[in-house]
Amino acid sequence: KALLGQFRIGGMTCAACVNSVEGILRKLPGVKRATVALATSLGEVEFDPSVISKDDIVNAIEDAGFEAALVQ
Ligand code: 9UX
Repeated sequence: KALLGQFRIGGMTCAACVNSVEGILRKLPGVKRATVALATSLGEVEFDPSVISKDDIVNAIEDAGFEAALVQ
Protein backbone atom coordinates (compact mmCIF):
# COMPACT_ATOMS: atom_id res chain seq x y z
CA LYS A 1 0.00 0.00 0.00
CA ALA A 2 1.38 3.37 -1.03
CA LEU A 3 2.53 6.09 1.35
CA LEU A 4 2.87 9.81 0.77
CA GLY A 5 6.11 11.58 1.60
CA GLN A 6 6.62 15.31 1.64
CA PHE A 7 10.12 16.72 1.15
CA ARG A 8 11.62 20.18 1.30
CA ILE A 9 14.00 20.52 -1.63
CA GLY A 10 16.74 23.12 -1.70
CA GLY A 11 18.75 24.39 -4.63
CA MET A 12 16.01 24.53 -7.25
CA THR A 13 16.22 27.88 -8.99
CA CYS A 14 14.35 27.40 -12.26
CA ALA A 15 11.60 25.35 -13.88
CA ALA A 16 14.16 23.04 -15.45
CA CYS A 17 15.39 22.14 -11.96
CA VAL A 18 11.84 21.15 -11.07
CA ASN A 19 11.55 18.99 -14.18
CA SER A 20 14.90 17.43 -13.40
CA VAL A 21 13.94 16.53 -9.82
CA GLU A 22 10.54 15.22 -10.91
CA GLY A 23 12.25 13.09 -13.56
CA ILE A 24 14.68 11.66 -11.02
CA LEU A 25 11.89 10.87 -8.58
CA ARG A 26 9.60 9.30 -11.17
CA LYS A 27 12.37 6.94 -12.31
CA LEU A 28 13.01 5.56 -8.84
CA PRO A 29 11.75 2.02 -8.31
CA GLY A 30 8.72 2.08 -6.04
CA VAL A 31 7.73 5.68 -6.81
CA LYS A 32 4.20 5.91 -8.18
CA ARG A 33 3.73 9.67 -8.39
CA ALA A 34 5.94 12.71 -7.83
CA THR A 35 5.17 16.39 -8.05
CA VAL A 36 7.54 19.22 -7.21
CA ALA A 37 6.62 22.89 -6.72
CA LEU A 38 9.22 25.59 -7.25
CA ALA A 39 7.31 28.30 -5.32
CA THR A 40 7.13 26.28 -2.10
CA SER A 41 10.26 24.12 -2.60
CA LEU A 42 8.11 21.15 -1.69
CA GLY A 43 7.97 17.75 -3.32
CA GLU A 44 5.21 15.21 -2.84
CA VAL A 45 6.00 11.61 -3.55
CA GLU A 46 3.66 8.64 -3.45
CA PHE A 47 5.70 5.49 -3.00
CA ASP A 48 5.58 1.82 -2.10
CA PRO A 49 7.40 1.47 1.26
CA SER A 50 8.18 -2.20 0.55
CA VAL A 51 10.37 -1.03 -2.36
CA ILE A 52 11.81 2.35 -1.32
CA SER A 53 12.07 4.38 1.90
CA LYS A 54 11.77 8.10 2.61
CA ASP A 55 15.51 8.13 3.35
CA ASP A 56 16.23 6.55 -0.05
CA ILE A 57 14.19 9.31 -1.69
CA VAL A 58 16.10 12.02 0.24
CA ASN A 59 19.39 10.43 -0.83
CA ALA A 60 18.35 10.26 -4.50
CA ILE A 61 17.51 13.97 -4.51
CA GLU A 62 20.83 14.81 -2.85
CA ASP A 63 22.76 12.57 -5.26
CA ALA A 64 21.34 14.75 -8.05
CA GLY A 65 22.95 17.82 -6.47
CA PHE A 66 20.00 19.28 -4.58
CA GLU A 67 19.31 19.44 -0.87
CA ALA A 68 16.47 17.43 0.58
CA ALA A 69 14.84 17.16 3.98
CA LEU A 70 11.90 15.07 5.05
CA VAL A 71 8.87 17.14 6.04
CA GLN A 72 6.54 14.23 6.72
MO1 9UX B 1 17.91 25.91 -14.15
MO2 9UX B 1 18.53 24.00 -12.22
O1 9UX B 1 18.93 26.85 -15.52
O2 9UX B 1 19.82 22.65 -11.71
S1 9UX B 1 18.18 23.67 -14.38
S2 9UX B 1 19.13 26.27 -12.38
